[in-house]
Amino acid sequence: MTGRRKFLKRSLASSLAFVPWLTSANGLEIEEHRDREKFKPLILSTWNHGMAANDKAWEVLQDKKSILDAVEQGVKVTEADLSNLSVGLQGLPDREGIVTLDASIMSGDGACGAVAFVRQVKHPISLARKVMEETPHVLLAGEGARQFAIARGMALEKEVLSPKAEEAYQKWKKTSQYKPIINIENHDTIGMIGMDSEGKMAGSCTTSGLAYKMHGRVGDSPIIGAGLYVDDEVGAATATGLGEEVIRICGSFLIVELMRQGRPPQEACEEAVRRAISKCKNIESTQIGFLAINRDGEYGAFSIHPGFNYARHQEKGKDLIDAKSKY
Ligand code: SD4
Repeated sequence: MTGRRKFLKRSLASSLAFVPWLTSANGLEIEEHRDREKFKPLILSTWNHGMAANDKAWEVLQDKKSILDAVEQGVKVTEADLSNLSVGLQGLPDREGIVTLDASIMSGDGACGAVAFVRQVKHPISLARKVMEETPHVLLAGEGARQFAIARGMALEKEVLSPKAEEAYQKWKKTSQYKPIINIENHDTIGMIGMDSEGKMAGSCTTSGLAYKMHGRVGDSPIIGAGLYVDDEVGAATATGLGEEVIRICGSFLIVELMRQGRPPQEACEEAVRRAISKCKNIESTQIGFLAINRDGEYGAFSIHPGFNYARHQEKGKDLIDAKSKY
C-alpha cells in the first residue's frame, strides 16, 4: 500500500473512530476500532516502577475520579517510594549533593502546570498541579516554586540525602565524573499517560533528574512538549532518558503532532527516536525512551537502546512490556 493510501486509510479509520453507527463499506476499520474501544480506560507508565503507580491510578479511576486525579495520584506512589533513586526526594543528588526535582502535569484540554529545580517538596507533581490550577502560569522554578509550596501549605521535608543516595554520592565524589548511566537500575523518570472510559486523557511526569547534574540543571520532564504532551483530539506522549536530547527535538510534542498527521503511536515514537539520533553526538551513552497513546486507545513505545520497559494497566489486566529499540 502506498504511503498516501496508508495515510488515507488511517485518517478514515480515526475519523470513523467515534461514529459507532457506521457499519458498511469500511467494516474493517470499524471492527478494528471496536477492538480498540476495549482498551479504554488505559494507563501506561515508564519503567517497572510504573506497575505500582498504575495500580494506584487504576484505583483512583475505579473511584470515579478524573483521569487527571489518576495520573497525579499514580506517580505520587513513585515519588514516595524510598527505594527509588531516580524519582522523589530520596533520589540521587546533583554534583553539590543537593536533590532538585522536576515535574509536570497536563490534561487533554491543554491545561498544564510544572515545577523545575525545586527542593524539599515531597510531591512535586501535586505542586505542578497547583501551578496549573491556582496560578496564571505554567512553570515555576527553584526558590519561587518552593515559596509557592509553602504558601499552599505543603510541608517542606528536611534536606538530607537518603542512605542509598548518600552512599552513591560519596562513591561518585571520588572521581566526580559526569557520566550519565543509561537505564539506571531499570528505572528512571516516571512518565504516566492515561485515558478514561470516555476517552479523556491526562499525563504526568516526575523525576529527580540526572544524577550528579550541574546545580540548576533542568531536564525535559517539566518542559511541556518535551517530557510530556497531551491533546484529547489526538493523543498523549511522555519521555524518559537523557533530557537534553528530548528537549532538543521537543520529543513529546513531536510524537503528538506525528499522530495528528495520522501516524500510529508506535510509528510516531520510532520517528521521534530517529530524529533524536540524527541530532545526538554520542549515541553509545545516550538512552531515551518514548511512550505514546492515541485517542483510539492504540499505544506504542520505542527507545534508542534496549532496556526500556513500560507498565500497562487496562480492564483485562496489567503487565510490564519491553519496548522495542533502535539498536
Ligand atoms: C532528565 N529525563 O532529567 C529526565 C530523567 C533522567 O536520565 O534523569 N534521565 O533528563
